[in-house]
This record gives sequence, structure tokens and C-alpha cells, in this order.
Amino acid sequence: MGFFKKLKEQFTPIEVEEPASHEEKPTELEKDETEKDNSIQESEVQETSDEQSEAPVAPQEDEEKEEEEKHESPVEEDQPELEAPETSVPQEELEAPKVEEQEETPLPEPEDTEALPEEPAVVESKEKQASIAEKFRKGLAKTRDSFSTKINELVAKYREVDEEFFEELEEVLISADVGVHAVMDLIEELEMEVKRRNIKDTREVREVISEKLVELYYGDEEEEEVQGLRTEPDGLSVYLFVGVNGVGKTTSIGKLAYQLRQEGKKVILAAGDTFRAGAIEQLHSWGDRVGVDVIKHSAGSDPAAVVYDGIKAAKSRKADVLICDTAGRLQNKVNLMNELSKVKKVISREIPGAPHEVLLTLDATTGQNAMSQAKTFSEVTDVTGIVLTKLDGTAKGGIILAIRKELEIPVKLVGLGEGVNDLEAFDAHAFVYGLFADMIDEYEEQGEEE
Ligand SMILES: Nc1nc2c(ncn2[C@@H]2O[C@H](COP(=O)(O)OP(=O)(O)OP(=O)(O)O)[C@@H](O)[C@H]2O)c(=O)[nH]1
Ligand SMILES: [Mg+2]
Repeated sequence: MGFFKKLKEQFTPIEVEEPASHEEKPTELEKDETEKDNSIQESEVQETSDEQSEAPVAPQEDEEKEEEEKHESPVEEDQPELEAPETSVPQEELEAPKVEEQEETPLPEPEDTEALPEEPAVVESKEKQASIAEKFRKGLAKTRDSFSTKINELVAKYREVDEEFFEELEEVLISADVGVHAVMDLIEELEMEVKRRNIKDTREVREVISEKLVELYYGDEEEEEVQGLRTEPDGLSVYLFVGVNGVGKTTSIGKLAYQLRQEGKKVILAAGDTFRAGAIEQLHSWGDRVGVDVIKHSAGSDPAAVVYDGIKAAKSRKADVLICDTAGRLQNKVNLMNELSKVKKVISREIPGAPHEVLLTLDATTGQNAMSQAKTFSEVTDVTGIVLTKLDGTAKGGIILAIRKELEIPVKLVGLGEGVNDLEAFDAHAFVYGLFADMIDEYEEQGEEE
């Protein structure tokens, strides 16, 4: 079976024959999810406010001396949007009336809302796949438009596969930020495959590119090994978000907390960014919005102490997941980078094996700069995964492959928009489907005509 067909089948909800169905089904599902989302929100707001007042506030005595250093090294210059943290909460979400309705309507636990009772399990899982694919398709629209246009131009220009075709293809891939090493590997693989299958027509190469992109991403590793967040079975999982300012750490934490809540997990957030004005409030408003507790201290206090209290609270409330926010820091600010090591040390000391993930958040729109951030952060702390945000805002989504190939750190989550639902576990198949969706549809139609 051709790879396009395989992707199409994987990401089409029920009927493979109906090319339009994957656009409509997920929308309905999304609608369901929105209703579901509201119910979760409403049912949990009460608990949040109650529990917040009990939040432990005692900082750890031995960890206060670095505070002055922090104040001397502001994390500022290059990210203007941070001065207005409220703007990061999309307006329509803020307008949702949460507090008024919560008392009258006792709502089911999120586990119950997960089920779509009329549908058999298989259909449900297909629907889920389709909904994920649709998000990738939407979020990658800019990259796809630019990439598909260029590839199709190339295919029209060179009808037959030859050396010049590959040379120009190389340029197209590099212009999508795929990264030189990854492009070289890919072209080499493509050349071999084209020869092996005796492909002459450049139109057929498109499908091979999609297949090789997936292979390139996973390399020798099993898909399960590089995908998904590491968790502590039957215990507390701790995720630490790090990254320079403005990349989308706090927003991604909010979205992740929301997703985990939907899965029925008890989540606690620790407001470890005590540095930037408004950062604590920003996380707190996410907590309110998605219905999870936020452990916080006052602005300027020691982030390691906040995280310590977060751990205490997570343990005593039997939470499944603790997510720690941290201040955005420039790679070259030594004090802030040291502070990060200290936060991490506190976590590992309190919970052996934690943090389960140190998630370096990178802004896809910053291209090669993101790569240099990743290199520097990896030197200071063991980054275990990447959260790649704002893929919806760039035409250069190929950066994912560069990150994977050149840094050898898996992309665990991707930000595909500003909404609470726009964070997805990275899946190379869905990603490639998002990139090639137009070609896949077109290919199917052609196949049917023949
Ligand atoms: N379009 C789009 N915008 C995003 C995405 N993720 C985050 N943003 C936006 O990026 C901006 C910055 O996000 P924050 O979450 O405040 O970034 P941060 O890394 O926490 O910043 P600091 O707290 O200053 O270090 C906000 O306006 C977010 O809405 C995404 O996937 N897509
Ligand atoms: Mg933040």
C-alpha cells in the first residue's frame, strides 16, 4: 500500500472512500469536546478556589540567598509580548461564565465525559486520530502552503527524476528549516529509494518524500520510545518547563494541564516564575480556567521554594502530575541558569527519579535561534524533551526534523495555535499528514479517476 493511502486511512474517521469526511467529523467531535471542556471547568473551579486558600506557603529556609542576584538580572529585552501577560489568554476563553453555574450543576468526573456512548471503541479511536490529524492539518497550514506549492512547482518543472531535481528539492527542504544534516540524509535516502523502486516520474517522488520524512524522524528508535511524556506509574509525575522568555512555556503548561484533567488526572501547577511581573497571575488564571490548583508565593521569592511547596502539596493531595513553570531566561544569564539547576535539584531530592521530563520550550518561529537555545540549555540541564510552540505561526515547520536530527532530543509536544485545545503530543505520522494533506487528497482523487 502506498504511503499516502496509509496516512489517509490512519487519519480518516470512518469511511476511507469519502475524501471530505475527515474535515467534518472532527469538527463535530470538537464541538462535543467544547461542551465537555466547559463541564470540567465548571465542576472544578470550586475545588480550585477552596484548595488554593490552603496552599502551603512556608518556603524552605536554606534557599533564599540567590534572590538578590535574580533581581539584578532582568529577563527582558527581546520579548515585548511578555509585558502584557493577559493577552496570552484568548478572549473567548475568558468570557466563559465559570463561577455562576458551578454550584447548581454537579457534573460528572472527566473519565465519564471521555466516552462517546453510542460509538464502538474502534470508531472512537479512529475519530480521535482524525481529530488529531485535523489539528495538525490546521496548525501546519502555513508550512503546508509554502511546502506544497514549492514541491508541486518542482514536480511540474522536472517531470523526470534527475540530479537537478534532487538539487532543487534540497533547496526547498532547507528553506523549510529542515536543517542541513537532516536534508542531506533525506536526499540520500530518497535517491536510493527512487533507484530501488525504479521511479521515473517526479510526481511519485512526493509520496516517497513523505514516507522518508517519517522514517528520518524516528530513525532507529521505536515510535513509543520517543513519543509521549514519561510518567510515574501509580505515583506523582513531575514536569519542569524551561526556556527563554516568550516562547510559550506558561501557555503550554495551561494547555497540558487541561489535557491531563480531561484524562482524569489530578494536576497541580507550581508558579516557579517569580521573576517576571504578572507571571504568577498569568499561571493562576490558567489554573482557574482549566480547573487545577496553583501553588504560588509572592513575586520575587525563591522559585526553588515554590517548587518545594508544589511537591509537598502534590504529595499531600495525591496529585498525579505536578507541572512547574519557570522564569524565561536568556541562555547567557548565568544566575538564572544556576537557579534552574537548583530548582531541578530540589525536585530530584524530594522525589527520586523526578523530574520525569525537563521540557525545553522552543518557539518554532525563531528558526535556527531555537537550535542554539536548545544547545545551551542542554549544557546546563538535562533536557529530556522539546515543546515546540507556534507551529501555526511559521511556514518553516521543518524545524522539527532539524531538532530531532541535530539535537537528538525528541519533540514531545507541539503548539498548533493559541486555544486551550491546541497542544498535541507530537506524532511524526500526523505531522507528515499535516504537511502533505492536500497532495494526499489530490492523489486519492486521481487514483479514483483512473
Ligand atoms: N499562535 C500561537 N501562539 C502561542 C502558542 N503557544 C504560545 N503562544 C503565545 O505566545 C505568547 C507567549 O506565551 P507565554 O506562555 O506567556 O510564554 P512564556 O514562555 O511563559 O514567557 P515568559 O513567562 O516570559 O518566560 C502568548 O501570547 C501565547 O498565547 C502556539 O502554539 N501558537
Ligand atoms: Mg511564562
